[in-house]
Amino acid sequence: MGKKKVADLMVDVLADAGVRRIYGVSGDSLNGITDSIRTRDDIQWVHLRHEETAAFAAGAEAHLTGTLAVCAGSCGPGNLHLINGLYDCHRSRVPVLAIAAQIPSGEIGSGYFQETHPEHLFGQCSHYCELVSQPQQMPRVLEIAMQTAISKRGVAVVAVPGDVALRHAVEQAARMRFSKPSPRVCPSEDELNILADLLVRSERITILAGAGCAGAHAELIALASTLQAPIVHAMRGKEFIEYDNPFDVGMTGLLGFSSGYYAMMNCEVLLMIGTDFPYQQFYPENATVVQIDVRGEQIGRRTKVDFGFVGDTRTTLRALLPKLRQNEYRWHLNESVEHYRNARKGLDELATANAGDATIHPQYVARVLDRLAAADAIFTCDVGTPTIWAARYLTMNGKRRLLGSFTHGSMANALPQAIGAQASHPGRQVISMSGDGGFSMLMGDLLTLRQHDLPVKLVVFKNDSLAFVELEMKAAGILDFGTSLHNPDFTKIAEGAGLLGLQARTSGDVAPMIAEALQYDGPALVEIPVPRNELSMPPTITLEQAKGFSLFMMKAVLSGRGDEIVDLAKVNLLR
Ligand SMILES: Cc1cc2nc3c(=O)[nH]c(=O)nc-3n(C[C@H](O)[C@H](O)[C@H](O)COP(=O)(O)OP(=O)(O)OC[C@H]3O[C@@H](n4cnc5c(N)ncnc54)[C@H](O)[C@@H]3O)c2cc1C
Ligand SMILES: Cc1ncc(C[n+]2csc(CCOP(=O)(O)OP(=O)(O)O)c2C)c(N)n1
Ligand SMILES: [Mg+2]
Repeated sequence: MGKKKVADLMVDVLADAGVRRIYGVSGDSLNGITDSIRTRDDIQWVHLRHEETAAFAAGAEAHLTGTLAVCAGSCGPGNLHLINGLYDCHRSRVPVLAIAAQIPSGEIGSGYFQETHPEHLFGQCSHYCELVSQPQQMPRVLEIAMQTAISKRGVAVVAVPGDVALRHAVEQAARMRFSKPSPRVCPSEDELNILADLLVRSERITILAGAGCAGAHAELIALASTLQAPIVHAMRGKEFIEYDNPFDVGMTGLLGFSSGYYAMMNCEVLLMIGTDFPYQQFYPENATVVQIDVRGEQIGRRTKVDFGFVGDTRTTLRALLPKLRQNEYRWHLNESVEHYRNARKGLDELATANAGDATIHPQYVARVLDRLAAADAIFTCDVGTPTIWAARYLTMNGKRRLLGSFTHGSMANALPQAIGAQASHPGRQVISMSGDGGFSMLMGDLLTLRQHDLPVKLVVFKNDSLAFVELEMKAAGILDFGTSLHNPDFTKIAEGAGLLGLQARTSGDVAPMIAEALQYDGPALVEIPVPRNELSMPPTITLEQAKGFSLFMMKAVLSGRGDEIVDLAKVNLLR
């Protein structure tokens, strides 16, 4: 056996740390890495059609496992394509390492073919981003990158010129062992007493809980019970909070439930736990706001905070609970839960269908998916209206998972995330709720499903438009423009790519076709035509939005688009 190369050492270090696959697209400058992977079976090269897919896929794996996932791109355009997916990973705080191959080291700074500067490009979407220019730097730089991604949770980038990767390594093995950090962070005794004091004195308390409550379900429920507090969740917290939760009053925000909005606006104390819910206008103005977050820098970002505490949810709630007394005031909770029941009923009524209906409502599709999917299914949903249907109609149960591009808000996330989910969880059912716009944006990676035998199930909500943007245009009082999609028959594309392709024509087709796709032993795509104007109204319409809405109607009439109003009315108002 010849001497170990820098690339071999890098792959050794990754494999030793438990990395089992690298998502990417190969290229000359990555030859050292891919050639090293070729010769071993403990780490797989997941060859994709677009590097952006690679970054999203790695992010999905990292989100689901909580451990480091890796993607790679060749020099210049290759790694540049990673960037949008890496932004998503970084903003979602999932540990991802990106290997960005660089042009030959001797050419850097000359404006050489494909030259970019990854250490500048990725600076904004990473905690660590360094260029390796000497074999002596390995494995130290790689290990610092990995350690940073894991402990700070986010992206780290190592840029390696192809020639450096092919040089002989100086060190021969990993220097470090990586463990998943799980430090307990708790506010001080004095702080806990201040918090307990405030909560014991208050009657109408609402909890706004987010993804930072993962792993603290029992403590959160115990807290809500003691405080008789309704729990509103932010979107990224849905998968961890909504299930087995008698205090659940839904989500708030533009896509939320009126009950979530109501519970937040009618409280005396808002207790934010592990959430970075971004929309200022949905926070109450007069409540006392308490925020608990493991990252001090998160406190007070979204609304004024009267009391901020740095602590992890589980440790903090465990320390806090013995200091509390049972709140005897139950009206706030009862009212909020009642409101939720009504809101839920209203939304459920939109999710029904008659078998022969030619109009298939997306709410119904999501409800059917929810009913037929496995108890431990992994769902991904595209940014756009699929996010709405997922938020409102998927039921979480502690085993199911839900991924989206919730913080970065990038289109085309669902298929790539489904690829990462399926590659890292071969036995699980993985379902992508794709928009026709989002799906077609990174559609090349449909081919990956057959190439890697990933039995992902794609449900394409075909509304022939960028419907979410149209909705925003309407709310802003402008006419929609640039939002139409001339779509192909996606089932034919799917069949051409070796998938099972099914196309629903009536509501009656939806359940059997989804069932068939879910049972099919391989990747499948179900195309479902849904109305373009299916509205998703915010829980309260602000004056601005109300004005915008009527303005849209007027403009539409003035421009002779009365048919659009009729369409809108038919779909929404008369249901
Ligand atoms: C089209 C679209 C529409 C959307 N509409 C809505 C909407 O209507 N409503 C909505 O809620 N969201 C909506 N979102 C999502 C929204 O943008 C945010 O991503 C989401 O609200 C944030 O959820 P979160 O607070 O649970 O998670 P994050 O933003 O990830 O915040 C988690 C917080 O928990 C902290 N944390 C992590 N671990 C711990 C721990 N162990 N202990 C304590 N703290 C911890 C983190 O530091 C962070 O501050 C939408 C997204 C899209 C794409
Ligand atoms: C990469 C990217 N480009 C543009 C946008 C703006 N945008 C948000 S949602 C959306 C429409 C999504 O369309 P589609 O996937 O068809 O879903 P729909 O809302 O129609 O169901 C667009 C263009 C974005 N979020 N991300
Ligand atoms: Mg669409």
